[in-house]
Amino acid sequence: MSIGRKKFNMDPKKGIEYLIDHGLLKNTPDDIAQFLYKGEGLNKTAIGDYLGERNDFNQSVLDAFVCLHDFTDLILVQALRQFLWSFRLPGEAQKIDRMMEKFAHRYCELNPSIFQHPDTCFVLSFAIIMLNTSLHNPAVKDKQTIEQFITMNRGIDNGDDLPRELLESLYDSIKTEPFKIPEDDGNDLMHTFFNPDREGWLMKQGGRYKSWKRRWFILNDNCLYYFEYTTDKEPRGIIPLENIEVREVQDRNKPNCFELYATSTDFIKACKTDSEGKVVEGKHTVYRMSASSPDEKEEWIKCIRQSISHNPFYDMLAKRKKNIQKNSSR
Ligand code: 4IP
Repeated sequence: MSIGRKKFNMDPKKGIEYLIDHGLLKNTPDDIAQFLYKGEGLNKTAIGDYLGERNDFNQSVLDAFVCLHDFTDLILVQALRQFLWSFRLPGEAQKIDRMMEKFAHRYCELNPSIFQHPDTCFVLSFAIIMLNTSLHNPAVKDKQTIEQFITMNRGIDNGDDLPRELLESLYDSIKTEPFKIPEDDGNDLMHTFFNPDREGWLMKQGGRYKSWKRRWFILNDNCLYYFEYTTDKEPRGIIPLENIEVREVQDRNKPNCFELYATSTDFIKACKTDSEGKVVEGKHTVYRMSASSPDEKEEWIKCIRQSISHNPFYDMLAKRKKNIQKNSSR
């Protein structure tokens, strides 16, 4: 058994095969699910990897595994705590989507009177995970308030609002006790969503007037924001990273330059505050920046490229929200 567990932790599929071959486990989804649910001596990342596998057999194990969880009469946060502690969610959006969908169905099956549709439970679960990061991740400066949490979840129950008391109790639960996530090595779901991808000082060249200004840049949520001071609440400019690319450039006056350029239009879609504080459209055909070292330049280019490429988590949530809208208009 102990050899099987070790093998499982190194390679889940081989570990399971070993245990079956030695008569220590039956080759049925129920038996394997029990073994994973007990989890004795098993690495939670390996459990997550096994449950996330796309083939039919592993999917049946996932079904059986989710059914071993009893969420009866638990408020959603409690159920999520239990579920997210039993294995480590894999990093791939599609797998997370599938696992959270099963979770939402199971929760709604055992607590049929709370939500009108499992998609509500799915979307609210993510709102809770986001709230957890907002309240407990020291990198997040503006902590979500209860009112913001309530506003964020308006209309998610088939077009209706969820009861205020329910949202308040979820908020309080997360505020008093953060989620425990197995083996948090800084690469989990929460960081994928919330940590700014990158921030730091860069010199930026003006659009029409080519003067250089030192600005504090934050790359997050597929947008590049720049501020005059690190403590400013309002950015001077916002550049959505849509239909643009980034490239390295040589500039006669500044070292370590790179620039954002539009791929389908002449001007880059962006907004800025003008000298009178009014929000106006940006006038840049390119945004040229200068970093303080070649390494910094490389890092910025790399992170911006990653941001430009699609973030699949947003699609996943968008799909659920669309379902909710569709259901509510029926
Ligand atoms: C300004 O130059 C600043 O560089 C602005 O940067 C820039 O706006 C202006 O571009 C440019 O004319 P002066 O201060 O020398 O007038 P910031 O807003 O960071 O202060 P951007 O669009 O880069 O924010 P144009 O395109 O408005 O001229």
